[in-house]
Parts: sequence; C-alpha cells; structure tokens
Amino acid sequence: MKLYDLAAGLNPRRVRIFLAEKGVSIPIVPVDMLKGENTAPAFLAINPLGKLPVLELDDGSHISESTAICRYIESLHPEPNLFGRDARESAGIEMWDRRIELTVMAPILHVFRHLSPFWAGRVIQVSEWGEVSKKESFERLKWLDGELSARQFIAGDRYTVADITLQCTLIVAKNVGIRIPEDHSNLARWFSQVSARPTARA
Ligand SMILES: N[C@@H](CCC(=O)N[C@@H](CS)C(=O)NCC(=O)O)C(=O)O
Repeated sequence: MKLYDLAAGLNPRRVRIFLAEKGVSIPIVPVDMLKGENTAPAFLAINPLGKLPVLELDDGSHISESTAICRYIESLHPEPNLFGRDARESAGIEMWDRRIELTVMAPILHVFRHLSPFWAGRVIQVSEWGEVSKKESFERLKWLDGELSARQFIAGDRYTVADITLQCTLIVAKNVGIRIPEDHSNLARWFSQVSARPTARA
C-alpha cells in the first residue's frame, strides 16, 4: 500500500493521524499541489476529482475519501478501535463525524477558499460568502463548546475518528484566523488535550 499525500491538507492529515493512532506506517507519496500535480492526467487517473488523500492498494486499485480510507485501515487493524465497538457507539461516532464534516468543517473551508489569498486566481472567490461562513464557523464553535461541557471527547468518553476530524479542522481554522474564542473553555480544553497526543503532528 501507499498513501498519496498533501502535507498541509486537512483531509490527508486526518488519515495520517488515524494511521499513527493505529501504529501503522505506510509509504507516503507527496503530491505537490502548487506544481499542479493533483490535476495532471497521471493523478486524475488515480482520482478523477484531483483530491488528496488517496490510498493505493497492492492490487493497484485506489481508495479516496479520507473516511473511506480510515474505515479500510480500521478493518485491517481493528485496534485501537476508532469507529465504535457496537451498533450504538458506532452510530454515535458516525453522527458526530458527519456533523463535524458537514456543519463545522464545511464553513471553515469556505472561509479558507473564499477569503484566503492562497486561493485567489485558483477558484472563483465570493468574499461575501466567506464572511457569512466565518460567522457560521464561530456559531459552530460555540455549539461545540457547549457540547464539550458534558463529555471529554466529541462522541463520548474516549478519543475516536470524530475527534481526529475536528482537530484537523481546527488546525485549518487557526491558519485562516478562526481561533477558539477565549471564553470557550471546554473546546479549548479539548483542543489542548488532543493536540498533546503523540500522534497530533503526524
Ligand atoms: N472529501 C474528501 C476531500 C478531499 C479534499 O478536498 N482534499 C483537499 C486537501 S484537504 C485537496 O486535495 N485539495 C486539492 C484541490 O482542491 O485542488 C476527503 O475526505 O478526502
């Protein structure tokens, strides 16, 4: 197996942290987005969407979408469990992972795409949409702060894939100027806890 990777990307980081939590090491193939490698025909043959990460299996087939890759790794390496041990816990973790992706990561990525100079000239930027998304991002952080007053981790009392999704999202958030507000002590406590894990810089 090998992992096509984009070092600074949110989603590739999700997979790298997941692998590190599993104690699994896979050869990494860096893809240089700035050189347009992810939109070159050779890479589009691997993932027609031109997105990272992509896992290449030994039979030459490919899996893209970070959650799909993580699920595949979990099937091969069940421990430590990160997707849930029974029907109820798995559903709760899935619920939170999707909530984070769809309602927290999405607006933060819109801020990045529509307000950051990095994307200027690369995509059509609608700054008004970026501003609306920024407001929404802060509303979602406030919501999460409330949620984390009742439990230690995103989906319960242990670290799971849903925590990985949020921690990678908040790294990007920080880079685009969306920092955890000072009065969000529960979210701040959670973020320093997950950031202190040995896998956090994978
Ligand atoms: N839903 C996909 C998203 C993949 C994605 O958007 N990857 C970004 C990096 S975080 C990328 O490759 N961007 C390159 C581009 O948009 O040109 C996943 O979970 O893997």
